[in-house]
This record gives sequence, C-alpha cells and structure tokens, in this order.
Amino acid sequence: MNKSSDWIKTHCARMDHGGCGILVKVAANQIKAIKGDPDGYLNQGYICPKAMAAADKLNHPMRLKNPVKRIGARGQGKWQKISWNEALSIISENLLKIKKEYGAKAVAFCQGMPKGLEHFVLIRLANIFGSPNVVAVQDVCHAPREISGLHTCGFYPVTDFHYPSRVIVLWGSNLNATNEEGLICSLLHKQLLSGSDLIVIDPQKTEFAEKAKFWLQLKPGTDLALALGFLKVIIQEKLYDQVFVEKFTHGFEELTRMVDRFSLTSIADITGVPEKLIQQSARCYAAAMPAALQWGNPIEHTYFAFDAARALVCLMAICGNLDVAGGNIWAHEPDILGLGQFVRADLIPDKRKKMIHAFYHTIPRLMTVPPTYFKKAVLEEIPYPVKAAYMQCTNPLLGYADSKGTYEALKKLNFLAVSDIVMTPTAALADIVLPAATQFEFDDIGHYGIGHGIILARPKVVDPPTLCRPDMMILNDLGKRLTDEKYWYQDSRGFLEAVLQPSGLSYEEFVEKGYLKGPDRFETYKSRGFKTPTGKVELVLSRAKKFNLAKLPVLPADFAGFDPGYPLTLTSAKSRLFLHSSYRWLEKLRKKQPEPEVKIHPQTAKDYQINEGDMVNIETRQGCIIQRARISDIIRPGVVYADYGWWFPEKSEQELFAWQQSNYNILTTAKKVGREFGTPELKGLGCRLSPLDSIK
Ligand SMILES: Nc1nc2c(c(=O)[nH]1)N[C@H]1C(S)=C(S)[C@@H](COP(=O)(O)OP(=O)(O)OC[C@H]3O[C@@H](n4cnc5c(=O)[nH]c(N)nc54)[C@H](O)[C@@H]3O)O[C@H]1N2
Ligand SMILES: Nc1nc2c(c(=O)[nH]1)N[C@H]1C(S)=C(S)[C@@H](COP(=O)(O)OP(=O)(O)OC[C@H]3O[C@@H](n4cnc5c(=O)[nH]c(N)nc54)[C@H](O)[C@@H]3O)O[C@H]1N2
Ligand code: SF4
Ligand SMILES: [Mo]
Repeated sequence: MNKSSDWIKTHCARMDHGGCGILVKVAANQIKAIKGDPDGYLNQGYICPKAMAAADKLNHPMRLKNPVKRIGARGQGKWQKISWNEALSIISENLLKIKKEYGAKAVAFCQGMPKGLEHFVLIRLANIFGSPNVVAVQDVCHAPREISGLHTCGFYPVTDFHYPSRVIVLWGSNLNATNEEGLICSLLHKQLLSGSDLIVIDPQKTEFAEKAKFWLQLKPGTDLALALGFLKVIIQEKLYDQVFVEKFTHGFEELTRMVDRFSLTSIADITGVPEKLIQQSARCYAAAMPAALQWGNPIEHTYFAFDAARALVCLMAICGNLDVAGGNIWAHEPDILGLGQFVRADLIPDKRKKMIHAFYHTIPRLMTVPPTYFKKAVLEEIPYPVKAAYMQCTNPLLGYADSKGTYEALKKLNFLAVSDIVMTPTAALADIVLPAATQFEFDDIGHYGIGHGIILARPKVVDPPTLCRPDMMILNDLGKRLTDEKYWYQDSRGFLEAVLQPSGLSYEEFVEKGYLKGPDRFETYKSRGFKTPTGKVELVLSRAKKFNLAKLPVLPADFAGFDPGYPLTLTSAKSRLFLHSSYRWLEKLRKKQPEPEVKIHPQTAKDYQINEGDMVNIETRQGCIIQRARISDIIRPGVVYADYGWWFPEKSEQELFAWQQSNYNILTTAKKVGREFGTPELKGLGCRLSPLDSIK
C-alpha cells in the first residue's frame, strides 16, 4: 500500500469509469474518510459526490455476503445460502452441460460498463471456454466512437486535456456530471480558466452551456445533421486546413459534393439550431489551432451512430485537429501486455465468423455482442440458440433497451449466474447469485484497454466481508473448473503481474508509481501516414464496399420522422449522483435525489396540464413509466428529459424492486437498431405526457 502519512493512496473506481487519485483513511479495516489526491494525474485533487459515498457500499445492509442458489420460481425471492465450492460447481456443471448439448457458443458471458481488469478476465474465460459471445453494452457506449475512429483514421481519437486547446467543444458530453472515461472535469475547468473558448452542443443548459461562447441547443437525436452542418460551413467557406486535407485525407472531393447536396437551412430545421449559430460555431472551431472535441454518449444513442461518429472524425480531420497536442489524440499505451495476449484471442481465431452478430453483418472490429442480438439469440434462437449466461457488473433489466424483452430473455435462459454486490432486479432472476468484492477490497488495475494510454493503480485498502470475492478471483476459479487449468493462475494476482510484466514492474512497484502512461507522441502521421488502407484519413472509406458500410456520412431521408401520436421528443442525461442503475441504495446519494424526475419545459407543462411536482405518465409507442415532474426552462419546449436507471431497492424483491415503474428502457425499443453496431435509439424518441393525478 502506498501511504502518505496515515492516508492511503489509491484510485477511485466502480462509481463510474474511475480515474481520480484519492486518499483514503483507514482504521480497523474501516474507511474513515476519503479525499481527492492533489497529485492525481487526471483530477489534481478533484473528487465528486459519488466518491464521497463510495465507502458506504462496503458495510451496507443491502450488500450480498454469501453465495446463494434459487430454491423457488425465478424471481420469487427464495434463496438458499451455499458454499463457494457448491456455487462454482453448480455454475460449471450447468455451463459444461450446455456446452456439450449446444456448443460453447450457447453460453454468453455478459459484462456491463467495464469496471477494472475483471472485464478482460471475463473475455479470457469466454475465449478459453470456446464461446465467441461476450455480450457488452458497447453498442451504446464507446464502440461507435472508437471503431468508427479506427476505420476512419486508424485510431480512437480521444480528447487531450493535458495540453492547452484554443477551443474546446463539448458535443453531447457533460463532464461535470459524468467525467467519462476518466476525462475528469477539473482539467477542463483549468483549461477554461486559462482562456480556452467553449462550444457546447447540448439540448439542456448545463453549467458548461452557461460558460460557453456558443451554446447550440439542438433537438435531441439530431447530432448527425448538426455535424454535417459544421462540415458544410467549413468546406464551403474554405476554413479547413488545406495542407492537411491535401496531403493526408482521402475523398475530400466526394465529401465536398456530399455537403453541396443539402442546405444549411434544412440543417437548421432538423436540429432547431439557427443557421447563424451553426456558422459562428463552425468558424470558431475551424479557426482555432488546436481545438479539442469532447464527444459523448448521445452521438451513439441513435440509429445513426456510425455516420454521426464518422462525421465528427471527418470534422476533426479537416480542421487539422487529429493527432495534435491539445486536439483529439492517439493515446499511446505504456509498455504493458497487449489486450489480445491477455484475453488469449489466439485460442479462438474464427471468433469473427462465429459471434452472434456476425449474422447481422455488423462492422468489422466489433468484438462484443450487442445486447439486442444476444436477446434475439435467446428468445428466437437467431442465428442459433443461446441457453445460458454468466453476468458480472451489469444490470441488464435496467440498462438494455426494451426492458420487457430483456425480462423475457432472462426468464427463458436455462441457466443464469450473476455476480453483483447487491441483489438487483437482474440478479433476482438468476439461478445462482455470487457476492462480489468491490472497490477498496482488492488490488486492481484501472483504465486497462480503454484507449486513453494510461493505467492506474488501485490497491486495496480494506479486506472484503469474509465470503465476498473479487470477480477476477471468481473467474480464475471458474476457469479452472471449466477449462484446462494451465490457462489460470494459482492466485488471481497473476493477472495483475501479467499486465505489468513488459514494464518490468511488480504490482507493488506500480502502486508506488501510481500510474503508468504511454509516451506523448503527436503528428506521427507526418512520417508514417495514418493506419488505414490508403495511409490517409478516410473521409470516404476505401473498404466501404467490402464491409458493406456507407462510404460517407450522409443526411438520412427519414431524419425528421415525426409521429403525431407522440409529438414530444424524449431524451435523458446521466445523473451526477448515480452510475446507471447503480447505488440508488446508498442513503447519502439517495437523500440528494430521492425520486426519478422528468424535466418539462413550462410551455409543454401548460399544454399537457402538468404542474411542478406532479407524478407524470411518460409514454412512447413501446411503453409507459412514471416520474416526478420538474418544470424547467433549461430545456426547449417540446423536449422531455426523463431520468434513466431507476429501480427501487427499498421495494420488495418479489416485485423485482418495481423495475418497470420508472425505468427509461421500458420506453425504448429493440425492434429497430443501427446496422453497424446494433445500436438502439435511446435519445430523440417520440413521446407524450399525461398527469397521474392520483399520486402526489
Ligand atoms: N436508456 C439508456 N440506456 C442506457 C444508457 C443510457 O444513457 N440510456 N447508457 C448505456 C451505457 S453508456 C452503459 S455503459 C450501460 C451500463 O449498463 P450496466 O453497466 O449494466 O449498468 P449498471 O446499472 O451500473 O449495473 C452495474 C452493476 O454492477 C454492480 N457492481 C458494482 N460494483 C461491482 C463489482 O465490483 N463487481 C460486480 N460483480 N458487480 C458490481 C452494480 O451493483 C450494478 O448492479 O447502460 C447503457 N444503457
Ligand atoms: N455520474 C455518472 N457518471 C458517469 C455515468 C453515470 O451513469 N453517472 N456513466 C458513465 C458511462 S458508462 C458513460 S458511457 C459516460 C457517458 O457520459 P456522457 O457522454 O456525458 O453521457 P450522457 O449524460 O448520456 O450525455 C451527456 C450530455 O448529453 C446531453 N444530451 C442528451 N441528449 C442529447 C442529444 O440528442 N444530443 C446531444 N448533443 N446531447 C444530448 C445531455 O443533456 C448531457 O448533458 O459517463 C460515465 N460517467
Ligand atoms: S469523478 Fe469518478 S473517479 Fe472521480 S471521484 Fe467521482 S466517481 Fe470517482
Ligand atoms: Mo457507458
């Protein structure tokens, strides 16, 4: 452990992607205090309310403390405590039985937002077991940005806050609330204090929008159109980086012809952003060298995720902001074990052809199964049956689009094992539930494999409850029972040492350092070109035909699809206080927001006869939920902001903690998804409202 006086240094984790260096005070195996570490590379002392509540997880009465097996019907809430040996035996017997009967691919390994090294150990287990089906939420979380980047410019362009930027664009990203992927807002605030201009593209007036030079309050779901509008202004006014475009891009003429095909007026109509504001912001972005574009989740929450992400990479490229300090960079990894080696990708060379989603001709390099296709395999056995699932760090009943379909799929599985730290609506439907150890209770490595060129030391600071085990350890033990022992370690610490081995550091030495960062290398394209087939940024994809992809992002014909029965536009933003569906059971956080809330513009509230504080029905063609009305003019008329991720841990397990009542994904559908990533529509949905008079 790395101690500075009696404070132990570690990194915050599992309350979001993690990233902040923190100092933790411990006495008698209890955490007494947590504060931000001023030396934290990504946060410089910053800490958020989630982290201040993080220690309350450990001894919470909701905490699972024993492996259990189901003894009643699924979801009946009847469990029997069993030993770890029995739990692991039941899981391995069931998974091996299904493997024998239907093949290894009939077993899915499911993970939510990656929390630490456990994600990669799970992939390793799937690979060694022989199943190509690791199901993850990446269809709506980073895959569209990352993989569209790889196809377009050969790397995942991440925002660089460590070098100054003249202009910063927050495109559907609110770092004050989400600090996503370790882009901690304190570094952004520092840049703003030192004079960077800010452009914010967000349907609600966030704190950043208030500070922005330009705030573009677009209609939810129209990001692709707005990005094309930016491209049009910059190309038509010749504001792009002419030398870069000429030397380092492929297909600029075609891109130019494409933007000639629509008018800026049509973009203003679709997005609701005045033409003049689009022009001013595009000019501001193009004139600044360098400018950093921080892009968020909303880009990947529509059917057009691929085109929207592509349009933004094209924008970064033609303005000369790719691979430059203070722009959008290729973050080089430190000297650590490559992901492919860690997960033993070599053992399953034909994975691409065998994964469930190969059937749907998704984009090459998408290596996790989109949840929608996983559910189809369970429910309709398309393209083949999936009969069992092992889930860790995930609550699909809340997180996957179309919650009712998810419920049916979970119920239909022959066997379901879930590892979590508390009983959740999803775990309540399982056959076996395992009590996981969590942040602070075991040694871990953070940020491995997320493309930001840094790994963080997360040494343990307290012991877990006697029977709680880290996921890495559970998987290591399961691996030994399910596959050849030779692939596994005597002790799961072996995974930590394996990752660090090329660096020459032991885990203890790594902890002393705190983090390992790859070298800062910029403008490498000048000597080596871009890692694409043409060696240039592919504004037009040279392999579009081969991969059945759109060669250019274009304005879709059905963008403004308006459903008169559901005339309002629904969207959401993640809560600063909670992580997805997690931690509604932590009193410190729940006290700050006891209920799910829906933001409604005063005009819309008037039209629908809704008053402040009313309970409101929120309805889409897919379903209906209720949330508490908050009348607010930080959004535009006709737009509705509902809270996402709500279930009620205080309600009974037999009713699955009222998982349907206020759950945003009851409102979303999996009937239509974007082809490249299998992305459902989570933002920009047609909806309507009505007051629920009986409850006040
Ligand atoms: N409508 C809509 N849907 C969305 C999104 C949206 O914005 N809108 N966002 C999407 C995105 S970006 C993502 S990443 C996904 C998130 O989907 P998930 O990652 O499934 O989200 P959570 O609901 O946070 O579930 C995580 C679970 O892990 C448990 N947990 C915490 N720590 C540990 C641990 O150490 N070990 C184990 N085994 N379990 C642990 C928590 O208790 C919780 O039950 O949801 C996606 N779904
Ligand atoms: N507190 C907290 N932090 C988190 C998470 C969490 O659940 N809670 N989740 C983590 C995860 S897994 C992820 S992927 C990241 C995501 O982090 P972000 O990308 O920041 O995610 P969101 O909150 O979904 O959306 C960000 C902003 O987009 C705006 N928005 C809504 N609809 C639209 C739209 O159609 N277009 C545009 N341009 N903007 C829109 C919202 O008002 C919000 O301000 O956060 C991570 N950090
Ligand atoms: S922003 Fe994230 S990493 Fe930082 S303190 Fe909060 S929860 Fe932890
Ligand atoms: Mo995410």
